[in-house]
Amino acid sequence: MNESALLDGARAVAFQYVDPDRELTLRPLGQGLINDTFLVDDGRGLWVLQRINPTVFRDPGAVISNLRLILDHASRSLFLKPEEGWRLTNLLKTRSGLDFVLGADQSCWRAMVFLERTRTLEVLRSSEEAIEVGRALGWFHALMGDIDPSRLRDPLPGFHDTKRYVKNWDLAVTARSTPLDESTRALSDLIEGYRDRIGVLEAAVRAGLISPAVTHGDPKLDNILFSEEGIRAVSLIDLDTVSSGLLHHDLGDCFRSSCNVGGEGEGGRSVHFDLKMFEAVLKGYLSNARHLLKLTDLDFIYEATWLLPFELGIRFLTDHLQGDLYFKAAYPGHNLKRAQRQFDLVQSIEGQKALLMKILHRQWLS
Ligand code: GN1
Ligand code: MG
Repeated sequence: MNESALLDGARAVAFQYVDPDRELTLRPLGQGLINDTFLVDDGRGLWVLQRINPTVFRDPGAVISNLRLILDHASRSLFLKPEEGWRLTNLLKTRSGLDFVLGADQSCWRAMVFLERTRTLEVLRSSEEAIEVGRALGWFHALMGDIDPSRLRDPLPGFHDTKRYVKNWDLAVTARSTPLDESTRALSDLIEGYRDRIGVLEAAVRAGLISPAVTHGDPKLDNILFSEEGIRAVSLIDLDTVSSGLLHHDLGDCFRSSCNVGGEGEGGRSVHFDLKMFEAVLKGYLSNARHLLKLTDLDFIYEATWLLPFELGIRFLTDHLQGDLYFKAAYPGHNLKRAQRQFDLVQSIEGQKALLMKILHRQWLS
C-alpha cells in the first residue's frame, strides 16, 4: 500500500474512535520493521493507531485477544500492587466499544494509549541505561509471571523456531537459478558451522530443563521506553508478539539489541558485543526477575545470546534472497547488510563466551 493510501486508510479508521466533527492530525511514528504506526492528535490528546501487518500476522484476532488478556491482567496487578515509575499502554475502544477495526482492505487496526513524556534510545551509552533496560524486561516478566502461558494464543506460529528459519533459508537458496553473490556466500558458509547447534533450546525444553512462560517476543532496545527527563525505564511497548515462549528468547533478543555498541542499524559504527553493557543489563534484569530463573538457566541464557542474533541474521538474509518481502527495506541490499551485522554480532559473542559465562555466574551469585 502506498503512503498516501495508507494515511487515508488510517484517517478513516481513526474516526471509528472519535466523533466525525473532530479535527485529526496523523503522523508516522517509530521505526518498526513490520506494522504501520501513526501518532494521532485529536485536539484533546495523543494516541497511537496501528495497522497490523496482515502478511506477517495471519491471525490478528490472536494478537488482539492476547493484548486484552495481558493488559487486563497488568492493570489488575498494578492496581492491587502499584509499582512506582512503571506504566503500561492499554487498548482503546472504538466508539461502538470494539477492541479493533477492520480497514477497507480487511486489515486489522487497533488503537493504544500513547505514553507521553517518554523516549527511546538508539544505542546504550552508559551502564546506568543498561541496568534500566534489564530492569524493564525483568519487570515485564515478573508482571506476567503469574499468567498461565497456555492461556495465550500463538500470534506467530514458529516465531522462534530457528530450525524452521534454517529450512526456509535452504528453500530460498535451492529456489535460485543464479549462484549466490560473494557476500551472501560468505554468510551461507558461516550458517553451515551452526547447523548442529540451532535446536539447543528446544532440546532443553524436551529434557524438562527449561519451560515456557509469558514472553514479550520482541524486547529490542527501541521497544523500551525511557522517561523523557531522566534515565529511568518506564515501559515496554510493541506487545503484538506477546505469547507463550522462553524467557531465554527474550533475554537473547534484549542482549542482541542493547549490548551491540554498533546498534542494529548501520550508521557507520562497527558491531561489537559489549560485556560491560551485558553485565549491567543482566544485573538490572535479575533485580526484578531473579525468582523466575534457576542456576541451570544460565547455560541456556548464553545459548540464547548467540542464537537470537543468529536467528535474526538468517531471517534478514532469507528475506534478502526472496526480495525483501517481510522486513521493510530502505534500499536493495538493506536486509543483506542487516544480516551481516547480526552474524558479526554472533561472532563477537562466541569469541567472548568464557567471559560471558563468568559474568552470568558472577551476577547470579551477587
Ligand atoms: C521486527 O517490527 P519490529 O521492528 O518491532 C521483528 C522482530 C525483529 C525486529 C528486528 C514480528 O520487529 O522479530 O527482531 O524486527 N518482528 C516480527 O529489528 O517479525
Ligand atoms: Mg515488533
